Amino acid sequence: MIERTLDPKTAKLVDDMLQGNARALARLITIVEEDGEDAHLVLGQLGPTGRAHRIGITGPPGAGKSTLVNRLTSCARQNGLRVGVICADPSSPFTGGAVLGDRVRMTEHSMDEGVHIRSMSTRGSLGGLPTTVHGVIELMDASGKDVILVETVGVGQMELDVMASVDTVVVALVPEAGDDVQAMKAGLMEIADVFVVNKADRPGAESLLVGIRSMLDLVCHGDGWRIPVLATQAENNIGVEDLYQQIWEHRRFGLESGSFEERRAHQRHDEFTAALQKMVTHQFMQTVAADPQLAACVTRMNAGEISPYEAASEVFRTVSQKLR
Ligand SMILES: Nc1nc2c(ncn2[C@@H]2O[C@H](COP(=O)(O)OP(=O)(O)OP(=O)(O)O)[C@@H](O)[C@H]2O)c(=O)[nH]1
Ligand SMILES: [Mg+2]
Repeated sequence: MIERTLDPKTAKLVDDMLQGNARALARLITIVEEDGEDAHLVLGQLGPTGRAHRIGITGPPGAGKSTLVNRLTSCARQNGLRVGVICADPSSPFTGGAVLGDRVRMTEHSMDEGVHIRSMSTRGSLGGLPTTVHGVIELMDASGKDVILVETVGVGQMELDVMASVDTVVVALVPEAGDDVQAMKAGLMEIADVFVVNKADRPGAESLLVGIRSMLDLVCHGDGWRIPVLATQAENNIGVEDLYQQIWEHRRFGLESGSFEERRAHQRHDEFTAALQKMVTHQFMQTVAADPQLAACVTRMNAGEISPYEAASEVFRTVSQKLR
């Protein structure tokens, strides 16, 4: 992994993608999704990224996230910005329907060259959804997108981790019974930079707005950002322009207060550690495989004769001596 370089064909794809070629971008996203050696090499060739503003949209199933993403994409396009959309489908093959739904909801933008839409799932990825989503964000950024929208269904740790790799997190709730309580439980309160009560055309929206606002009094964002709580009707395109403005307001605030850069630094550090971990593990495992004595040690560990910790220490000691 460490000695290898990209084959000329993939290197050409990277060049084309950096020039804004959409087909090259799509091909590279597939490589990153597969999360193999090439994924690493590709991501290592992008040069500095970070120009695009990364927006996460999360919330319970059916809250209208895709409809919001679609509307926000229109807002960005009206302002002449290029948009990348990532629908991060959490896990199982059973949610295939939702992805299809997203596609249908985004058809309005599917012919627009300024918009690149990608649905992803965890299937087939070694590093899991957060790692691959982050890689895809980096690719879209490098390809010249100005805004990247990432949709997840906010249910588990994995989705929260995805949201940790964006600049602004929008949490969308709907006026269904107990949604605010559910959001608390799912840890959505802590990660929101902007709250949206979507489907505000439905009864109960007002009381949910009041409920969230009073709960937010208990949550303190260290940087002094006051989390806005907005009512939207994504379906009817009401309140979306305001949401769009608040997202940019959050960016402005972050740039001025320094919290934007702080967050980015944190994200970069996490990525760096993850990448290093992967490389080190890979290198160590290769060395183990090529060394009969170490391989035997792993076999004994697998059989339960020595503990995983003992085996890891043994391997670590021997390999680091060899690498010295
Ligand atoms: N009444 C009403 N319905 C809406 C509104 N916004 C979206 N919907 C509808 O809610 C349904 C779900 O919308 P989606 O945008 O697919 O919701 P989602 O959160 O992306 O759903 P998943 O990705 O499956 O979790 C669709 O039938 C939308 O038309 C709204 O403001 N009011
Ligand atoms: Mg959706």
